[in-house]
Amino acid sequence: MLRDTILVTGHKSPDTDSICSAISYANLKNQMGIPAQPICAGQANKETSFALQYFGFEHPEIVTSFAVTVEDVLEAIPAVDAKASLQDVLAWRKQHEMNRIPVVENETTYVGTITAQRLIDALEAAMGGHIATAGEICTKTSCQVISKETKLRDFKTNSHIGGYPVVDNGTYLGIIRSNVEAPKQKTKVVLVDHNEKVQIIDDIEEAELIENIDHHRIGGLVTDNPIFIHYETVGCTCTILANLYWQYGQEIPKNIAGLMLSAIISDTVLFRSPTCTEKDKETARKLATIAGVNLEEYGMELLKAGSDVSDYSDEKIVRTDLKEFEANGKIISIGQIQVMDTTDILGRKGCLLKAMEELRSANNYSASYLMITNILTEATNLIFVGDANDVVAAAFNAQPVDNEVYLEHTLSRKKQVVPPIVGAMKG
Ligand SMILES: [Mn+2]
Repeated sequence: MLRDTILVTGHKSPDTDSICSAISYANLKNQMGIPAQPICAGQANKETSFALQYFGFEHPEIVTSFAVTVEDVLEAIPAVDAKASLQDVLAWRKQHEMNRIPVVENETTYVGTITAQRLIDALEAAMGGHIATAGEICTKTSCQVISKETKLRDFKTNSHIGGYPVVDNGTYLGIIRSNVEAPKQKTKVVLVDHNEKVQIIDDIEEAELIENIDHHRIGGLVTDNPIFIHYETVGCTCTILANLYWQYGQEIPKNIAGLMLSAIISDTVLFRSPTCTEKDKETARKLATIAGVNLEEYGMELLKAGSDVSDYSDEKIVRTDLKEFEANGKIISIGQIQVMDTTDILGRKGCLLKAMEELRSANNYSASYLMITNILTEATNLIFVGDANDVVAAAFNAQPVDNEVYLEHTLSRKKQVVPPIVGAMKG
């Protein structure tokens, strides 16, 4: 993953704010003449997909690692044609100073590689009068090819010597040499709607973090250089972004206004969440006017689109809106699912706990939590697995029954669930 343009991204298991913030902030940069592209860490959920479709946006590109890959640094050297003569093969070898010579048909279809041993054998045979072509002496089995997705650091630590062909699905792409240097210029990345290491797309160390705009707790961000930071205690990152447009004197396009509005509705659960501020409400009203939608009507439509999880598997429910947190040297996960009726989903509690236990042990979390939140009654059933019973009891001053506590007036993970749990973990 190496790009010239600035990449703007939200957190892993992206929610509506993360994806809409990435698109809206990349657009603001573009309007100001700075090339930027929104990306996201995974597939949009139903609610976000509804918003993207409603306002006519494509799904942003999914990126799961910032690691520099073989594809980023390979040399796109044309290979030798299968019909080429031994002279051509020798000339290629000399020009590119490589003892493994890739052979193709139709310019890019990989046929095999001529190894040093095979070349010597062919030259010997030629002296005896038997002249072969490149295609006849190459081998597909005794020379390693490298896949373009291989992380450069893995390729380099694998004690490779010399150069290797890079082949993707049968197509020859170029050569990677073992002495290749990692590029000095890193991809510039803006983080929106998150800052905790465990929530950032993998291998951020191989990119350059240049900006961070967020509304969450600060969770241990460390950078090499000074960066632009804008944190505000509002209910939604898009509230900050909409006000940045206005602060910079930039007009908000109608469809971008719709996206930012969707994010505010989602993060504040249509202003019901205790994280919602006057600034969120005021910003949302202005955005609704620009977008030309009725705030209440569109808001309920959006929340409804996101709350239908009847066709989700247990694994998917458990992973859809999942965040990791670190406290006291332990990592926990807290997921949330927002519905308009909890009957069906609580009926699946046993299966959900099982899926959570699999998730917990696979990721070595000390505990995994799932908030099953009813956005109409504004209450949450918090279910959990792992080392959590005492933490939950202390955090919410309530005795859990069957890995569950019922929390009245609880909509916000960030404000009402993370702080007490993290606090209780720290004892
Ligand atoms: Mn957010």
